[in-house]
Amino acid sequence: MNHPLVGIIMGSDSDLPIMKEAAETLEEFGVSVEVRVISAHRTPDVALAWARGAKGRGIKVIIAGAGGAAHLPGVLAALTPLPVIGVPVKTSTLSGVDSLYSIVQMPPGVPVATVGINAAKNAALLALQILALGDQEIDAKVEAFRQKQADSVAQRDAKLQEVGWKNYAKS
Ligand code: RP5
Repeated sequence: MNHPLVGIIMGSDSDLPIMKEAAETLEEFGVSVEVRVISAHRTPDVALAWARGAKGRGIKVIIAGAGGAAHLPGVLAALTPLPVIGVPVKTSTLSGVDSLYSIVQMPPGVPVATVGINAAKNAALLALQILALGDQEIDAKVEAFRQKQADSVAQRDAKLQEVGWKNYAKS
């Protein structure tokens, strides 16, 4: 694989079970990732240095996941013009609603594209769609993924029509 195009940053290694889904998805599409644990609160100097250097190193999109007082995506977005996708990580105390609210309400001028709670895979797919705008190979893979997904739904609907919804629900 080539040099990393997507930076996947998480506030703690405890976020990795969720954030690894983003890394796995991107690598399945042949896109290299740089995966780091960097905390906006615990290692703010590292967050600043990483974000300032990301564009120059060839990173095109950042996926940032954090839980609780989840300021990491917003802080990274403040430090770089690269698009930042925020993943609110589910918490045991407030079920990730705290994370979601911390990420989604950015001030005008510094956007973070926020996906659903624990939706790291969707974050990766959105990153791929952004990369696809300037990369025909990735674009073709995204189109193929969408087609496969549509075919899968169509097959299930055909089966449902064939057997009827009551039998389908039992199977
Ligand atoms: C956040 O605090 C991290 O993103 C993580 O979701 C949460 C808890 O971190 P740990 O105490 O597990 O390191 O900064």
